[in-house]
Amino acid sequence: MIKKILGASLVVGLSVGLSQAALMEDFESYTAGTSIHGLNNWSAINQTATQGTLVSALNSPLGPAGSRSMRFNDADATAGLGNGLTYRQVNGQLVGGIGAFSFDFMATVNAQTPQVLLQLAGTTAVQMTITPNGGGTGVVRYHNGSGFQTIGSGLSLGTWYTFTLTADVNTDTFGLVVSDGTSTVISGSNLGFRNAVTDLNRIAFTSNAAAGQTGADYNFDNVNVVPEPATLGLVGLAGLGLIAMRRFRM
Ligand SMILES: [Ca+2]
Repeated sequence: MIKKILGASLVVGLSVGLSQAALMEDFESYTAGTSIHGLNNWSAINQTATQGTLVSALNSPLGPAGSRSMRFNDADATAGLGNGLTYRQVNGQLVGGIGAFSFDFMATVNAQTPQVLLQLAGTTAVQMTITPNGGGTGVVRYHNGSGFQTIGSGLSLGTWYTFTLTADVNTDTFGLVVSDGTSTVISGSNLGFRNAVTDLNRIAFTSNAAAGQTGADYNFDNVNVVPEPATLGLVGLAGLGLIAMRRFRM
């Protein structure tokens, strides 16, 4: 009985959340070769002739059928010229409470340090790097506030992976599962945020470029966010209250 009640509560909460603030971006609505800066809450920084984030005519095989993804390409050696594409939730939370954030990722070169950030305004909560140079192939790390820690390794260039993060702003920790579409290849739990936050409202795909570094080149697709609905706590409490009442009567 307890399981049934909690299960029903989760289903109700999830459906409400999806209608409120979910992000589902498969890049299929854009034109290949173009920037999506300024469209649908996406912003690109420092696009030049040799670096940028442009819609690619390459689709992730791990998601829905299509013919588009986003290509991140940094071949500009100008010192201090960061490259990145961010998504900012203008109104309300992106992943409040315990929410799931997922995306497909495929790197074609092992250069610079591609990274994915979850932030509140400019404060970085989750800082995760993928396929860094000099650290072996396909290493995934995160910054826990003290320094970078390795979560796992062994990702291959040219292979698509689905990254799923569950971020909890109550404990300032996240979990990670990386799948190749068939099986889990890297996973971690209770991974600390770099900085404590009360909410999350921004996703960023960037490269961590030192002066003169170039070469980061990766694609990402199917950027999805399922937020923790505000109603889930209330529904959950109602369910627990019902359980308590039943127990009291027994
Ligand atoms: Ca796509």
